[in-house]
Amino acid sequence: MTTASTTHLVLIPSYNPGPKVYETVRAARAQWTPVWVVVDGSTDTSAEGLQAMAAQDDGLRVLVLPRNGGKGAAVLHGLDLAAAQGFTHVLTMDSDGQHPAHLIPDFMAASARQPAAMVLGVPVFAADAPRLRVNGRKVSNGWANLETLWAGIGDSLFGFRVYPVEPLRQVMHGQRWMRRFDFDPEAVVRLCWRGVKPVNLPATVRYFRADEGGISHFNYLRDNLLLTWMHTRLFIGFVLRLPVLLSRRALGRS
Ligand SMILES: Nc1nc2c(ncn2[C@@H]2O[C@H](COP(=O)(O)OP(=O)(O)O)[C@@H](O)[C@H]2O)c(=O)[nH]1
Ligand SMILES: [Mg+2]
Repeated sequence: MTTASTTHLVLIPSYNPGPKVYETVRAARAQWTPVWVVVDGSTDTSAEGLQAMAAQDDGLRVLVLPRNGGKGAAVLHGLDLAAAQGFTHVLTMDSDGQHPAHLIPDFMAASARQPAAMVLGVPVFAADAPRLRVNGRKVSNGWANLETLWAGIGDSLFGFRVYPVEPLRQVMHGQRWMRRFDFDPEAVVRLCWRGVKPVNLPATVRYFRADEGGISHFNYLRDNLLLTWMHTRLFIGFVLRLPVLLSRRALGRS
């Protein structure tokens, strides 16, 4: 049994995740206390299933949102409650079993060593990962690195990360975007702009076939359009901040 952290929390946003969600939550609970799941207007039976698990487990809390608001909106809901309860850091992970729960203690320890930083998972893909997704990542990573003048973002999209709560809340409450799949990349870029340094750690990622319970809500057309618009607004923000970013970089070198 793990001792309960009062500063670091595991936060799992979840939308119609399929049966993998139960083993995912169990795997997270085996590594950490507390774990919170935000059920984001799911229409499968996972809200009831997870609430039944939480009824037997003090270290698990299930927050249920009535309507689907998107991954970023669900994370923000959890962040606000976490802040109200005095948590300073959250580790976000996916609800569908793709992320390595066994690495939670290592990521939390890295965050405890450098509390002002964000700890980013850098995906280590197996050979069966879809080429289209692996290559799409390179495009998003190229943009994110340009937008931050190569501040050290190892991966812009991977959602297995530890964030400092306050700067992330400020970034998200400051604007209406970042509520869906545009959450992960925009969070790292905007946090970099605020001076939150990335710490990169490798993390294995798994892709399950449909017959193994693999489910993705990523829609190539809809979400690539969303990500294109996201990098457009980040690029505009980058151009406006260029003098600040360049002078910060010059100061860092001298
Ligand atoms: N709260 C919430 N979480 C979502 C939503 N869509 C995706 N997620 C979360 O984001 C993770 C990644 O989404 P997924 O559909 O698996 O995309 P992929 O892994 O990139 O193919 C999921 O495992 C969920 O935890 C959503 O609409 N609401
Ligand atoms: Mg997934």
